[in-house]
Amino acid sequence: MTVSAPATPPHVHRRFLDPLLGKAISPPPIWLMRQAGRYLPEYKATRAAAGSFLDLCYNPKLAAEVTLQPIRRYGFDAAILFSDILVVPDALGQSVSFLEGEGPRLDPIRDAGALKRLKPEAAAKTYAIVCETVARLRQDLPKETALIGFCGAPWTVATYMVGGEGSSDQAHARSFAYRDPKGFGQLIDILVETSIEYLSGQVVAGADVLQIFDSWASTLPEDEFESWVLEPTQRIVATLKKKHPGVPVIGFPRGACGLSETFLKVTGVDAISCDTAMPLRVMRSLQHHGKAVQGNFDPLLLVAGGAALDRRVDEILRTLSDKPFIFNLGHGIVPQTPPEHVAQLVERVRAWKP
Ligand code: 1CP
Repeated sequence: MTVSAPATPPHVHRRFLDPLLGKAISPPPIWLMRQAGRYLPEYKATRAAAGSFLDLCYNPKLAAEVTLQPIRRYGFDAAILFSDILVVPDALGQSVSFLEGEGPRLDPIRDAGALKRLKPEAAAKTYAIVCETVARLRQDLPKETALIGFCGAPWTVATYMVGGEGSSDQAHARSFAYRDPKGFGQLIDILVETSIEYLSGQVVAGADVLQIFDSWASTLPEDEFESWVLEPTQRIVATLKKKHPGVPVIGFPRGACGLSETFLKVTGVDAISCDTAMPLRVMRSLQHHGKAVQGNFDPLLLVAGGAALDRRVDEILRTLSDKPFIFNLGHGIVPQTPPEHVAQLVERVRAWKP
């Protein structure tokens, strides 16, 4: 990837970055996980024109277009690159497809022997395509909108690579890790290295901030959490911080619950994104580490709308907004979300006065 981003002109203020640098702002910045997606009619139209889901991810012009759609509608403080965490196994040569209405399918890697099928040295070609989307976005986004690059955390990506599809208990990956920790560790090592390459490429192409999605962090006991969540994330963050010292990293260890504080301390992330089940008082206590918290509005309350939506927005802001905070959901927007409820949410956050 040779395209590199123009430096941010000194007069441009991307307010999204303030909390990530330890500064509270009011009202806090807002973006939403899965802000591009099937709840938007314009997304569905572009998606239909692109062909398959991966065709869309690998079409820089259309991927940039769907990234921009929610920014045009709602003026979020940050855009997130349109792609998917499973671009990484696809880039490594494990065939990935998305079945309509059923989710992803991969040719599963159930033991260390199957790791031979992966080709980390070939991944750069695929990453370059995604980085082209990032470079386009840096040109096309309003100057004050931050651009978030992302990848899945090694553990979460491994659960799909080993299971071959999404699951609620990640049983195949957990069993592989118990049966053969050394072999499973080799898979994690491959994912650490390739994630660093991928995220670093996104920064060079113009990403201002990075987020690491560990959507299935919740299923591990604490020793395994340390081996497969904390340690690999810490390695990725440490290397990125050396290569790109000014670029903040947000971690999203979904369901980490009682291990969230340890996650924040050990991994070196600049902010932690919290899921819907996290009590606000725990998010408050996490802010005392001088780092930002992000989250945790319930995506289903965004479907419901009405006075309950306003009440919860106010409660979150009352509890968290005087310290570094980014308004977001506790997980991604669901397809049945009425777009006007998203407008209501953004308006409520923007009108906030402490
Ligand atoms: O047909 C479609 O349009 C497919 C729906 C879809 C979309 C819109 C998928 C399939 N991925 C995406 C985009 C996506 N995925 C983004 C884009 C940017 C944005 O947020 O606007 C991002 C950041 C992701 C990340 C992602 N993909 C995660 C981590 C966050 C999370 O939601 O937990 C995970 C676990 C995936 C895997 C994935 N991709 C798609 C689906 C349906 C799934 C989940 C599969 C499962 O049920 O386990």
